Amino acid sequence: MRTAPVPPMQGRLSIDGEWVSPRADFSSSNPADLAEVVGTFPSATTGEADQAVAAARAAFPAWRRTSRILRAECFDRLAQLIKRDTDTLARLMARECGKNVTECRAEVVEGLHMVQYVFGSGRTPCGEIVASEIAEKDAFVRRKPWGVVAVITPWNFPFAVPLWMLGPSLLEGNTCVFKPSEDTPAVGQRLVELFIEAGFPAGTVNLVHGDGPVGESLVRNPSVNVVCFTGSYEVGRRIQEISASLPDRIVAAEMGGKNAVIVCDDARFDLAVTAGILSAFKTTGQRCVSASRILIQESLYDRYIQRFREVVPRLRFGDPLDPSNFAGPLINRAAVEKVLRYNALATEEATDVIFPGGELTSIHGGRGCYLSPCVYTIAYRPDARVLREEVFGPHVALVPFQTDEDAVRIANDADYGLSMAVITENYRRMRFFRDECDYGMGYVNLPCIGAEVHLPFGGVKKSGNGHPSAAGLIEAVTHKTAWTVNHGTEIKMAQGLTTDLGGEAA
Ligand code: UN1
Repeated sequence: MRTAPVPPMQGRLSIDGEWVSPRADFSSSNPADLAEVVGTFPSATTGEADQAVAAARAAFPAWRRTSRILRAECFDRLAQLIKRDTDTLARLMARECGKNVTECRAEVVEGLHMVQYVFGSGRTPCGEIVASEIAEKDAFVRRKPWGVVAVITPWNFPFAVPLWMLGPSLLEGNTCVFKPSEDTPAVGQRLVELFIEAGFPAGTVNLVHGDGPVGESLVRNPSVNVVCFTGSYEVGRRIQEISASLPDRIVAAEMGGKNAVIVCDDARFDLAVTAGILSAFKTTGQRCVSASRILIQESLYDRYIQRFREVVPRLRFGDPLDPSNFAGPLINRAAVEKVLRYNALATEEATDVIFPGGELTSIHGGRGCYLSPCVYTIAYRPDARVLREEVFGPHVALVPFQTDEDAVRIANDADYGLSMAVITENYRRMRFFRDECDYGMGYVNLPCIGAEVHLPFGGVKKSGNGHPSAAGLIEAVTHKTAWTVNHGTEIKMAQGLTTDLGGEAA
């Protein structure tokens, strides 16, 4: 519950282990009550962003030469600090991004899991031994870090998503410049404070604050080898375009979704309803993996709609610090306006609007960004924008389908392909959807949210560019090298290539 007001955090950049530039160029506010300032922050200049990259570059050789196991052990210390601070981190996150404190706690635990995974990975094999045609040759596949990784992250998972990127990058020997979302800089800064307290050497984790132009300064810096980004398609696309002119730039981008839950007529009904509600409305629909389409087989359709009519009004949207609430506000006014525009579009495109969705002005004197859910039924048609465009809020379409082939066609008729869920008791149907749908994370008899860190997290089409994060990020932040050693006293070549130099043998 709410307690005494917390003084605003004084934001700083962290460059080469020093806290600098305590300017108040912008502030972050509590989306539950916009009058509450969570902190004030400097917006990094291009020069400061370049300094942060230079610090990371300078720290790279020593960090790369540090034993992988010693690098991993820094994460053990970080894990202890995250455990120590779980509750304060969760409360700060609830105040800054408006997610319910129970969800924030789960996110801190998700970040902790990434840290523990990275720590454990330090002692696991990190390459391969492969055979050679030549008996005297040993051949290895070894990974090398790229160098400097820019980590540009969203507000909706301000703790776990940065750790999905910072963790594998640092373990593999890269150094980082981290730019948290301008909506959640306080959580980002707190995370960097913990890295420093855990003993990560100066320059290995640098922090810059600010919005798009600051991110662009990092992306334009040729000394950045890898950009890890989660956010909108438009920004991810721009990062890829800028990066295309650099010779060996890697971009790992995760860029939103138009996710679907598919409810088959053999589904366990209550499970299907819970999966639909959690997918659509947990985190107020503001996960990239949130579902804005629930496809329901015709014979269950009316019953499913009826249950939504009963359950949705009971979902309590309110104070993020009250753990009994189901979910909190949207992140900011711009998000409210965007979702309201899609709600209005739904009233034009839908068959029947069940709940129109609207501002909840009775909470916190109307100073927050609260919206009630928008739920509507709509028959699939390819030109309905509400079935194609990402909304990122409590807004869901209930769409009937007849055959499994129809469901796949509808589910795949979106530009995105991030997550999906199928609710069925039939393993053949499950397999059909597994193989035919476009997605990066697929679930059976579960919501389409709730990934765990030891799996890759990414998508296809506009959702991702084939470099998943979390456990999958190792592929983006390292390059594989082939390392071949001859143990013989003379050279023997593969493919039958002769070593005869002509004339007298050397
Ligand atoms: C996001 O969707 O923005 O899979 C991240 C989940 C969480 C992470 C979501 N583990 O729901």
